[in-house]
Amino acid sequence: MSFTIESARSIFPDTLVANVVPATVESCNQLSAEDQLALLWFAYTEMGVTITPAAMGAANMVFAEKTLTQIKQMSAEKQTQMMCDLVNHADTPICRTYSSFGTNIKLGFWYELGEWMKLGIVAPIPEGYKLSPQASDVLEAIRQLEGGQQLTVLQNIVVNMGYTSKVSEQNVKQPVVPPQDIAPRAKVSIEGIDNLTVLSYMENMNAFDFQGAVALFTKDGALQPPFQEPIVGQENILAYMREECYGLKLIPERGVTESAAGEFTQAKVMGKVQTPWFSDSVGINLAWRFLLNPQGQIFFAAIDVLASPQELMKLGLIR
Ligand code: EQ3
Repeated sequence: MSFTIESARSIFPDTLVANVVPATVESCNQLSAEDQLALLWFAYTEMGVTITPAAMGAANMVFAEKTLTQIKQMSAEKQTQMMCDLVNHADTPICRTYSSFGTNIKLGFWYELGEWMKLGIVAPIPEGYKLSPQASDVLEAIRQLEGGQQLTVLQNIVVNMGYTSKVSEQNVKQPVVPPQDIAPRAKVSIEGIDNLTVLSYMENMNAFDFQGAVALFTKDGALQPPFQEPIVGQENILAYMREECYGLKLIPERGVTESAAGEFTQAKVMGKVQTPWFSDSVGINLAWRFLLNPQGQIFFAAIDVLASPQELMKLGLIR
């Protein structure tokens, strides 16, 4: 039997993925624009973790500067309208520009607006704003999530804002930024894993050597980020990594490898990832599921946000 990307997606089917994340994002999307903006403000200010301003370095904010300056100069009413437009996916020049930003620029854009809201440069959430009962329920649901899941919800909501045309467009953009510096390389050890491809993947990612990481994949291999469709092909994976992965710190802890059909090998690794936005104050609990071909190249790698921290402890029971 030989694998397809589709069949590879179901290796280690017992992995407990935090499906509460897309469910919470969906409930948030059902709310009115005003409620969503206020809810995000309350969730963000309550979360108790602060963004490391230095993390803005991970985002190439020059691309957003013109738009941010334009917003600064708007009346409070226009600023509020612009924020509602982003939530409503309206077809406006700012919503189109926003959609062209990568994840980190979108997060940086809102970080800047949030700072300006605190300073009164951008229209704040009206004092005493009362959330609708539905929005209060969503806020309560967010409060119940663990830190890494809260960040994932916030990230997903922010990433999906802006205008996206219904007509299918090239979904992976070519990198607009030159590759950034490679970080010093450190040896990784993972309890239960001696597979060199898996270890090199972690080492290359932590060194921001995305070319090295991608070279471990087969030409038609795929990378599946949390709650997304697989990104197929080395070139597309490289473009994605250059845009999204700079500054990430992968902390794999333990794992297993076993043989799979057709002389393939499957490996599952549990651990955490830290995002440059919050440095070491929050770790997101993850599983990496790898499927390697008989030559030891990565045919498929999925990254899943885990349902509970207890999942990380399931040594020996990982399936
Ligand atoms: C201003 C305010 C507060 C109110 C306003 O009304 C509305 C909004 C939107 C507001 C602003 C909100 C802000 C500033 C939100 C900021 C949120 C941030 C910075 C969230 C960051 C989240 C980062 C996450 C969840 C990173 C996760 C990374 C993962 C899972 C990486 C996985 C990967 C690994 C491990 C690999 O091996 C391969 C690559 C891949 C990326 C998949």
